[in-house]
Amino acid sequence: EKLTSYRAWLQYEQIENQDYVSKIKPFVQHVAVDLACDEIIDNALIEWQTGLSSMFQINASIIKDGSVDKGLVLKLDQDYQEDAYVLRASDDQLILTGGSSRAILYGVFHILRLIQRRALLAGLSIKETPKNKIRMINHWDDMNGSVERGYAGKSFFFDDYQFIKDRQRVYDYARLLSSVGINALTINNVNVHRIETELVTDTFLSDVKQTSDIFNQYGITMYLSINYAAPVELGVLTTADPLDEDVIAFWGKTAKHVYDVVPNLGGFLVKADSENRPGPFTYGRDHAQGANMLGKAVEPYGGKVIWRCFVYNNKQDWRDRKTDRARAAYDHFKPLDGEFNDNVILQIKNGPMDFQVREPVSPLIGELENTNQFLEFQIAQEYLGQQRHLVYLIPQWKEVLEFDTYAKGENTKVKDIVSGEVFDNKIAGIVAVTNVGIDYNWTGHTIAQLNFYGYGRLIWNPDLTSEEIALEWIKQTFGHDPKTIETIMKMVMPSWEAYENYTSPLGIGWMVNVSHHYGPNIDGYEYDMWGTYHFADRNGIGVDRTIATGTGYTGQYHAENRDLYESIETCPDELLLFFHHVPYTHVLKSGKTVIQHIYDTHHKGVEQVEEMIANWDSLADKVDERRHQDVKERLSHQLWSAKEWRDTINSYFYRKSGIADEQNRKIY
Ligand code: GCW
Repeated sequence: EKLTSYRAWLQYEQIENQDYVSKIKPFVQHVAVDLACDEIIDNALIEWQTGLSSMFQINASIIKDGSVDKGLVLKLDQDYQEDAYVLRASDDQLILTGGSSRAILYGVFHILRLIQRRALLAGLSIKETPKNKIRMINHWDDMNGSVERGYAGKSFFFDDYQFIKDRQRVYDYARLLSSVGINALTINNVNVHRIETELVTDTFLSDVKQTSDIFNQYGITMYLSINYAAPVELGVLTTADPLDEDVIAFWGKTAKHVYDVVPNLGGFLVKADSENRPGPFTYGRDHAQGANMLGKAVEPYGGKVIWRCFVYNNKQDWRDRKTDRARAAYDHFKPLDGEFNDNVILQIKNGPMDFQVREPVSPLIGELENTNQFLEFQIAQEYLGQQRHLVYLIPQWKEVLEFDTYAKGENTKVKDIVSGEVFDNKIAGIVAVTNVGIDYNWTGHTIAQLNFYGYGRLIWNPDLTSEEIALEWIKQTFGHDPKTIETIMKMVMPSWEAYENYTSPLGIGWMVNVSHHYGPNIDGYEYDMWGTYHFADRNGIGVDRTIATGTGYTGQYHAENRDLYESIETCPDELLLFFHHVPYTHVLKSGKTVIQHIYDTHHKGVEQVEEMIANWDSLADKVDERRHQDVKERLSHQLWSAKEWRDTINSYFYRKSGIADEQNRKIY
């Protein structure tokens, strides 16, 4: 018997409402399979039967090579896009037509989702086409079993430098992924250490194959993160120069062998010349040369190379006020636009720094007109409370996706660029760093499941609202009691804002403890080499990134955004300190001074956590004890931590500025 929390949003609770049951039953008694079965269809049918037997206590009969006049009919239509499907229902027959087996699987999950949400099926007419063709997850799992920036226990792929042989959890994970439309993933960390370098060798290839097979059965393509310096690391060559004949031959041979054993592998993900990882810079080559060499190696097998743009100088001298880390991705990659192989994709983080609570959108997005690109989000809450704090991330991602880059005039939104529509890219999509681990509830914080669920739903359809996504998840995960739904909505909807309120203010970011990134440490990254500064002194705070007097970063945006950010008058409050250095007495658009804003938001943020707790307490008899207790413990820790943030930040800025809080609240 699996724990409630382990089942996440695939609860399939028994339906008590008999009226609803009688309305749905005609559609679910039989399934007619009017297409050729394969592993994916078999899994769709298993899922269907699992869901129905649990929700309706019925054993849906499967009719192959036959028809039904009542029930579900599965059909293929080659004219549909690969992942697209249509659901059409009369009074007692439901026809699911998909562009591929995978689309059928998605359609089955869709119907189960509708039933879990107690929707009616009669008269249904839905066409779904995912906005993004590639919908990917990245794991930062290491083979020693640890997960870099993992907050939900250890890896369920690896332990003790081996693959975990019991792969039940991998199956269960594949179900969760495909239920929200994810169709690609990497299983190992982008920081590829010694042992993981061997994933492309016979030491591990049969395990790679077995794992990849599991994902394939759920329509998911698996990729590997590789070590750019593999030829050196494995002791085969003394160089990894992308133009060296032996290096080219090494990768050609390696790719051939990998694809012999794992023909369905998606390709390689590469973090090169980034945070001390090796890359083409070592050999005086650029990133197009590095990426294309690998691209050509996997090309004969239909493979892809995903190349990360998280390249910056992490040995910066803090005294050097000219270098600006925010500029790095654009400065490195914009000049290479058009030089990449067709099967190479550049993977760009959503912001120019690193997954902070608030950042502008990366100016590189929209600037690559002739290059495939992926947008990268982080579901793991590295800088957002590490899954001990409740933070609903969809509102943040929606702001990114809705951002108008003006790349091709007004209304060139990020969502249309990364989907490949604006520049007509053959390969396009979104990827995110996952937040799951071996914890019994997958995500450490049970409510962090919502970010995992929501990520899949959002990148399938970026036009879903944050509210819609949260409601879907709550109903499937916690049931249909109106008070429970309303209360959890009240907790999650303002949670990103609450976190922003009690942590670093006005877009400045960082101010966390060095290396583990949890809890307040205002000067932690100030006199360091990471390019992460706030420049607070007794008069003011912020980074001048203007063209006029600063690092010139604003010049990387198209004119409309450049001008918006360049001027203190028009720069949005929430990003003010990202773009400008201002006195504490500077008056924001809200009418408050910067210093008073800092005091007020930090008190408000703590109050918002107190409200979350009161809300959750009111659900003590509505949610099962384990989940209730678990979330309760995390919330009380969150409150402690929020107070720590509030008092540290407020005291720091009072001590720096000497300006008192108008409301005279306690300062230490
Ligand atoms: O945010 C930083 C993390 C590193 C991570 C890196 C990256 C995998 O602190 O842990 O390394 O980003 O995205 O490569």
